[in-house]
Amino acid sequence: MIFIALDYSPWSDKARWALDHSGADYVNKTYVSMVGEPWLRFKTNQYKGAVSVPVLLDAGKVFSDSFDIAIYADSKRIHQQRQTLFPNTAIARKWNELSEKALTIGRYHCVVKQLDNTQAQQEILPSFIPDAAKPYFTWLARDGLKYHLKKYPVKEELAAYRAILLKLREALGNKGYILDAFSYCDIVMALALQYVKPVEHKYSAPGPAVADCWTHRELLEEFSDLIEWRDWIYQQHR
Ligand SMILES: N[C@@H](CCC(=O)N[C@@H](CS)C(=O)NCC(=O)O)C(=O)O
Repeated sequence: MIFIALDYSPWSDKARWALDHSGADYVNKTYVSMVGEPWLRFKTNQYKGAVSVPVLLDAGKVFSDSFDIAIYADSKRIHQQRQTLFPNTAIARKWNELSEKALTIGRYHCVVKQLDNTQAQQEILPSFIPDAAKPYFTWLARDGLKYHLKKYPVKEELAAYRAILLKLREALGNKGYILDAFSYCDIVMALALQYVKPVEHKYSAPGPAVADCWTHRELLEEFSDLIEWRDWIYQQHR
């Protein structure tokens, strides 16, 4: 299996988490936005329309959405002693839609902040650019950020993000999980909190300036209980 993903993208990490949970063997290929697009089109045989990552390639099959990758990974579970992440696929799909909506709003706001922050621009540059050269390539990062604003426009405002977080709080109540046990619902909602405050993890904000842009102070103040829950979920299951 070949997993093509962005190291710091919550969408990629949803699928990566499901793959890791399944124990399936895969090779990780780091995607470089814009520059990697022709290669991604070739690999997925998709020459029209927008392409995005994560993508999973396995035995001639192409999965180009995190949800489909996660379901496929779950079906390939090697760790049979681990429970399925999908006891109820329809409910997982609903939570994933909420997560996608929250992340799309969050991404928009953090991209706007990063356009104003040259340190963050350096942090998101691909690793093949040497650190000493990065200050000279912030224009490339800004191009990438503008490309993202155009490619992923936002239709709803922060109030919609907040409403989703309130739903999560209600669903959790006093429990540790959205359903009766750990499931894909928890994964997608843990990642939906990345733009409230990024988690400390290898696959998260690539540096402190980006982490600052991803942090939304007001939402963080209101939803610090959910951030605690998210950190606990990472401790237990990531
Ligand atoms: N619904 C898709 C959304 C994926 C998505 O938004 N990917 C973005 C993550 S920032 C991406 O590929 N960005 C890089 C690019 O478009 O070049 C999924 O869940 O897989």
